[in-house]
Amino acid sequence: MNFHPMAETSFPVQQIRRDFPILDQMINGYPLAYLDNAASSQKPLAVISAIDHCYRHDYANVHRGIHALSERSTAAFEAARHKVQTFINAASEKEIIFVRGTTEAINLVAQSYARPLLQPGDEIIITAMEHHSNIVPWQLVCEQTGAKLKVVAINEVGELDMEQMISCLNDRSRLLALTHISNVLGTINPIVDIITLAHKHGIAVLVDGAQAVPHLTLDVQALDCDFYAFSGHKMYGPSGIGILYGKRELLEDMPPYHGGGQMIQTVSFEKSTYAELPHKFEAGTPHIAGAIGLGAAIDYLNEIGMQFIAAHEDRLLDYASEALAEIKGLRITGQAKAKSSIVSFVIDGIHPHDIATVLDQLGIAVRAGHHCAMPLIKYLGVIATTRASFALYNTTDEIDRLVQGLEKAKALLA
Ligand code: C6P
Repeated sequence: MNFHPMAETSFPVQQIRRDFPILDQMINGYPLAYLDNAASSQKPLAVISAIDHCYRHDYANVHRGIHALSERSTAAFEAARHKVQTFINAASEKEIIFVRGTTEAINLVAQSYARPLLQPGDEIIITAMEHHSNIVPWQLVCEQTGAKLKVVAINEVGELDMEQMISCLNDRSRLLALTHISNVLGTINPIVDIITLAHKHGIAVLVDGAQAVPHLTLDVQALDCDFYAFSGHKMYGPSGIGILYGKRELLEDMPPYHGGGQMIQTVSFEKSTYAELPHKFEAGTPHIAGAIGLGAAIDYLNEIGMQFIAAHEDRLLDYASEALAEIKGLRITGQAKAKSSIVSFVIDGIHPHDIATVLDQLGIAVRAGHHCAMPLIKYLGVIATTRASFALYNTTDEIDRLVQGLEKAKALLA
C-alpha cells in the first residue's frame, strides 16, 4: 500500500463526486454508496458528454465513408486509440486493438496466438486466482490442441507461490497468463519479476489487467509484457469496449481472429488478404461511441492523475481493512502485502448473499457470490464472499456506513 501523504487532505473527492451524476440518488431511502467498482465503475459527465456529442454531431461508420461525418467519426475513433497508446505507454498505435473487453482480448490471444503454436503435451500456465475469463479460453484451446493447463498455487494470505511458479516453467511451457490484480483477493501480483522470469525461459506472458488499469499507472514497455488485456467499463468508460495490447512483432505473425469487413486488404472467392495492424483484428463495425467514450475516460483520469487516484484508493483500503477487522466474526479473504482497493470477506454464520441484501436495503451496493472465480472460491474453502471495492469517488463516510450495515446484518441474521 503506497500511502500518499498529500492525498488525505488534498484529494478533491467531493468535487469528483459531482462529476458522477448517478451517485447523487437515494436507494431504499438512503444515499447511494456504490462499493461495487470491481464489477463496473460509474461514468463521469466527461464520458457521458463525449458519447452524447458523438451521437448528436459526429456519428457515422468509421474508415468507410468519404463524407464529413465519417471523417469526423474516424478521426475521433483513431484519436481514442492514440489516447490508449499514450495511457499505457505502448510503442505504437498498431499495438492497440479495440475489442469488446478483457474477455474478448484473452480469447483472441488464445485462438490467434496460442492455438497455432500449441502441440499435444505443451503447457499453458495460469494461477489459482484467475477470473473465469482467464481460465476458460485456455481450457478451450487445450481441448483443441492437446495442450495442458498448469495452475500455480497461492498461499494463505492470497499471494502467488513463487517457488511453484518457478518450478512450473519448463521447456513445454508456451504461455503464462495471469492477472495483474485479483478481483477477489485484491492481491497485486509482482508481474515485473514474473515476466522477467518467464522471458528467461522464452515464455510469452499475457497479463489480465481488468482490475489494474483503473488503479495503477501502466507502462507496458517497462513491464515488457507480451499481451495486456483490459476493459473500458472498469475504468470509468463504457461497457462493450476494451483493449488488447500486444507486442507488434507477435501481432504481425498472428492470424486474424474474426473474419469480415474492415480486417481485409483484398477479398476474392479464392483467397483474401488481410489489413495491416491494428485493423487485421478489428472485423466488422466497431463500438465507435464506446471507443470515443473510453478516450474521454482516459482524459478524465489523466486530468486527476493516476498517482493521486491510487493514493486515495490506498487510503480507503487501509481505512476499510482496519474498520472491518474490528467486526467480530468477520474474516477478510486476501491479506497480501501488496493489495489494491478490493476487500472480500465472510462473516461467521451469514450467507454472503444475505449480507449484500441487507446492505442494499441501506443503499449500499456490494457484490456477493463467486465473483466469476469459482476455482479460487473453492480454494479459499468458502461458498462465496461479500466484496466491497473502492473507486476514486468513494469516501471514508461510505466505509463507515458499510461497517454499520454489517453490524446490522449481524444483528438481524447471525
Ligand atoms: N470482473 C467482477 O465483478 P469483462 O467482463 O470482459 O469486462 O472482464 C472480465 C474480467 C477479467 N479479469 C478480471 C480480473 C476481472 O475482474 C474481470 C471482470 C468483474 O469481478 C465482473 S465478473
